[in-house]
Amino acid sequence: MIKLHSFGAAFGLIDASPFVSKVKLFLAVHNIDYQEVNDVMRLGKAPKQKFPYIDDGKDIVADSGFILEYLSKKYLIEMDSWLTDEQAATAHLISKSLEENLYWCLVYSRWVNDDTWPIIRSHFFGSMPFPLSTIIPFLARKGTIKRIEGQGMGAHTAEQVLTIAKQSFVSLSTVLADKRFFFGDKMSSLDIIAFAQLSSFTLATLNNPTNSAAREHQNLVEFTERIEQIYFSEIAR
Ligand SMILES: N[C@@H](CCC(=O)N[C@@H](CS)C(=O)NCC(=O)O)C(=O)O
Repeated sequence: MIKLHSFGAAFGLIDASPFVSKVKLFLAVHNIDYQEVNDVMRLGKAPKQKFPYIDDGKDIVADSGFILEYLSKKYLIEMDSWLTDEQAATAHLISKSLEENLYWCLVYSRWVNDDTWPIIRSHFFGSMPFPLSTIIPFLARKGTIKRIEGQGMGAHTAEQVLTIAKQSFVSLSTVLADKRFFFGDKMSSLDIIAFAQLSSFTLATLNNPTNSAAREHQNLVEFTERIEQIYFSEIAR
């Protein structure tokens, strides 16, 4: 059976990572059996030092995009075949905006901002014995901040990052409008990606200005709640 290496459920979300959540939702939508391995202590051993990755016997696939591609080939899934070329291109560009831009606002809101960092620290490192419980989170935060700075988002102030996130929420809310899914009544892989990234703000139990900004858009909240209720009804709210 496929093993999905993940961080595990956290902050009221199906996984701490939106990229793991994307794979979990894809597996759920397509009824694919898998076993989840919550493996945060072995992140350094992951093929790309990131989660998610899957272990499917002789095939090890890292990166959520490549995992969806692998699963689609293996199970003959053509989730987006009904989209027009223009819709498929738009979906690709929105996905990249979510995963390469909005995602970094999420990381910033959790790891840089002092209002949320204590919750992150206690979740991931709270059970470590002293002195690891102080050294490891300090190093992990420093490493993450270095990555955010390398990516570019880290050069901005908290207020500027919030503005960038708000622009994405407004745009997504406008594109979704009163539709059930981004392209109408039928789910596409853009909805999977949008759920994964958006629910990290709208459905997280973390209360901070970025999450509040996302929750101001009722259609985005309802979109994420609806998908969660269909596929992950075991999550109690
Ligand atoms: N492009 C990758 C991104 C995966 C990713 O960034 N995962 C993050 C968690 S959200 C991670 O494992 N970060 C750990 C680290 O960078 O040390 C994908 O789509 O799977």
